[in-house]
Amino acid sequence: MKILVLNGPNLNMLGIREPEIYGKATYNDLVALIHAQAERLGVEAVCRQSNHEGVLVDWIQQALGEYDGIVINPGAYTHTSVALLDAVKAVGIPTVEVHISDPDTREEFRRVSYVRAACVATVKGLGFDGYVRAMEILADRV
Ligand code: CA2
Repeated sequence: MKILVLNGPNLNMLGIREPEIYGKATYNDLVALIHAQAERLGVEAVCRQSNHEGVLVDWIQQALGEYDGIVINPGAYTHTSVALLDAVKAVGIPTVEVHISDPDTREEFRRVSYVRAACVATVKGLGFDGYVRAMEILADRV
C-alpha cells in the first residue's frame, strides 16, 4: 500500500512560529513520524509540502494509479479551495483530511472546509498524532 501525505501552505514553518498552536516540532520531525508510522503499518509513505494550490492539485492528479490513499492537510486552502475538492473528487482515491489544530474552535472563517466533502474522514485537534491516525484509517480500509 502506498500513501501520499500532502501538506499545504506554511506547514514547512512548523516549529519555527506559533508553537502555542502548532507545537514545537518541525516539519522534518513530522516527516520522520510519518515514516515511522508507515513502517509500523507495513505501508509506503511519501511526504510532500507546497505553498502553491496548483502544485497540490498536480500532485493529487499524479497520484492516480500510483497511490492507494492520500492524507492531506491543505492548510489555509482548506477554507478556500474548490480546486482541491475537485481534484480529490476527480481521482477518487480514499483521502483523509488532517488538521493539527481544531479549526472549528478557532476563528469563524476556519469552520468551512471545502475538501471535507470529498474525504472519507477528518482528523483534527490531535497535533501530529492526527497524521498517524489518518494513516491507520487508510490502512484499515484495505
Ligand atoms: O490546524 C491545521 O493543521 C491547519 O490546517 C493549519 C493551517 C490553518 O490555516 C488551518 O486553519 C488549520 C495553517 C498552517 C500554518 O502553519 C504554520 C506553522 C507554523 C507557523 C506558522 C504557521
